[in-house]
Amino acid sequence: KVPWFPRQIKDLDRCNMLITKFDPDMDQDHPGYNDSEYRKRRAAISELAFRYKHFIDGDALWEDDFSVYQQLRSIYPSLACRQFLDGLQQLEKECGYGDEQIPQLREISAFLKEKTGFQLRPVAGLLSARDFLASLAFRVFQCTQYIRHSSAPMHSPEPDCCHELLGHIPMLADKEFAQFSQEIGLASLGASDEDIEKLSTLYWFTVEFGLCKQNGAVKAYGAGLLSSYGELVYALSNEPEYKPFSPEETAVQPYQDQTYQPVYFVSESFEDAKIKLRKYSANIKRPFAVRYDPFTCSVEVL
Ligand code: H2B
Ligand code: FE
Repeated sequence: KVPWFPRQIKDLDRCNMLITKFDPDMDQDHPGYNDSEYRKRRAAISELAFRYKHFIDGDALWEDDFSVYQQLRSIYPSLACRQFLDGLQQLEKECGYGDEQIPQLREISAFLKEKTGFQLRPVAGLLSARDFLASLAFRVFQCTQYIRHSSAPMHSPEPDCCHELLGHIPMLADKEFAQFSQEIGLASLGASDEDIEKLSTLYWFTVEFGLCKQNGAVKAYGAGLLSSYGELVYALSNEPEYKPFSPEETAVQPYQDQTYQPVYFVSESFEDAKIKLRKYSANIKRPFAVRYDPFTCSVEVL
């Protein structure tokens, strides 16, 4: 039996299954676990994300200052890939990125829509892999709005707005990367749990922690790296192990969500990762094919 999957962009209102593993209410190791003020504010922001419906524009809430920005910004030119640097520069020029304010989700969503057709919708926390990947099929990026706990400004166990805005958004402004992201999403629709697990692992080692060669040097394009000063420096030092990116192998590599990755996958080029992943996705067995219709924002099942 084929698992339920969204057919229309408004069906994403039903893709809201949260994983509570790193939730500040559930995880005793979360830096905000003992901070009732923080948890109260998180609950209020979550409420907004849950109430969000596709046709109603959500209210974005950014209250905190963006202290992490300057530090990360200073190491990007030498460690981040070209597509990321291009995207970030445009966001600084057109979208108010900088160390003085956190831009509104609404503005960033409008910016992305113009660049690559991606749009954002607010989400209350870590989503199930299936729901998260399904959204990508519609060029919708599920984006958290809360900020990490102030006791740990350089690390967050769960995605937060620093991770989304600094790690993901600049890459999503790149046309090819946007296409790549949507293709992972389309491959996930109605896939078996086993294939979701593999796609999720591929997503992890590419979109989150991917490295690529550029002009003879290794650069980062993964959002998990680009939003973490410590891991970005570590990943591009000579400490971790590098393996060449190969979807069949990468899809079954165990990964680490508590600390730095012991191994990173390096693509020959950004282009190469895209082609290989596309080939891999095309081989996933499903009793039907899907095609995205951008005019109606819906998935045709063939
Ligand atoms: N949920 C949210 N809110 N943000 C993410 O970046 C995210 C997620 N990533 N759920 C997913 C899981 C990823 O780790 C893969 C697809 O499992
Ligand atoms: Fe992420």
